[in-house]
Amino acid sequence: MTSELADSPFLRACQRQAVPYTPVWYMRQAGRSLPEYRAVREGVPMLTACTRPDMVVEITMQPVRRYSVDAAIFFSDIVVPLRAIGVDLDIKPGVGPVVAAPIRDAADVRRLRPIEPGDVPYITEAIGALVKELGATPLIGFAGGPFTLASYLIEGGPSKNHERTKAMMYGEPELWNSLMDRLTDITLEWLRIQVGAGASAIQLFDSWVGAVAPEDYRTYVLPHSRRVFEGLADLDVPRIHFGVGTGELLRLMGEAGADVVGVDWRVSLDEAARRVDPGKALQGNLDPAVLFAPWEVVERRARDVLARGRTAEGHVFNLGHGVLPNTDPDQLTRLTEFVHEHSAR
Ligand code: 1CP
Repeated sequence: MTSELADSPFLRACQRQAVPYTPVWYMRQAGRSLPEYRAVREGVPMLTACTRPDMVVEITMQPVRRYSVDAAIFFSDIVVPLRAIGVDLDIKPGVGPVVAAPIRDAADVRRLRPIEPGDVPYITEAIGALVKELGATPLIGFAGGPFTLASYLIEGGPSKNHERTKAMMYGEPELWNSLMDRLTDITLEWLRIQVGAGASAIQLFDSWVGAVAPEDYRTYVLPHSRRVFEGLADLDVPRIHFGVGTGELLRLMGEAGADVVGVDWRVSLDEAARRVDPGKALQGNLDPAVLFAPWEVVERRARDVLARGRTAEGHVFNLGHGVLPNTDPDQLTRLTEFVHEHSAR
């Protein structure tokens, strides 16, 4: 890693070091709302795009060029490693991941084999090219959290209540743990491949784990997520842990071993700072829907997020969840500029 990259505001803030201004990036900044993304993706299925290094590089770079954000997030999807080990799944436009044969029993679990670098040469190639092009801008690698991946595999697609997932978790804990063990191994290796190729931070998106109560999280999820973070400790890159609706889980998610805890918009950052143990930076947490309000409102809300973020040991500005599909990109350009200028004062 060059010293310029190591000194980037994003990596410094993740490590709770002093920064010249608050760094900012946006979950789901690549894709979705950008016209240049829709142009590149025209006629190319999502999972095909994820295996084409030229497209991955271009789409990852688009928000960096347009918004001047302080970090890039690798263009891929949480189900790409599952597809790479042969799970029959697709990403359906307007729906999300859909699994042909959802996991029901131990034989289904045994079919989830470990992932190896040779399964995903396009990932190593795309990240290598990106790191060159990005220079001093960090690249965030990512994976889905074990609970969130398990939910797609068990439900067969997006789910509101995760009822089959919870039925297995509560009713067949041994089967559940064997599934979570395999997903943890896959996730860990998938992240190590990305860091090995040059990603300088990672984020674990356990997006739907907010559906689980704290005591159940502690029993059925935490041991697995902890194993992911512990398995990355020797790589010396900041590890971010994010989920939606996780106000009651923030302390436990920090305990799993992350350096940075991502906070959605339902809990203010000063309250989040009280909930997590010392020694963590926070990331978040402007409500993505605020970007649909007039600019004056966005500015007032962003100012509030920055003020509350100052109570944390380190703060990376972000939205409280991903950029919504109909967001006006100019609002994000303006927001990035505002966060940089306002926090530098
Ligand atoms: O055809 C298309 O354009 C597909 C839309 C799309 C895109 C652009 C999907 C389907 N995934 C992605 C890319 C993606 N997914 C990124 C790229 C980098 C970036 O952030 O800009 C990332 C980080 C993800 C991660 C992801 N995929 C998550 C975790 C983040 C989150 O939003 O909570 C989840 C839950 C998924 C599953 C998924 N993939 C796609 C959709 C629509 C969904 C969600 C479906 C659901 O609601 O359950």
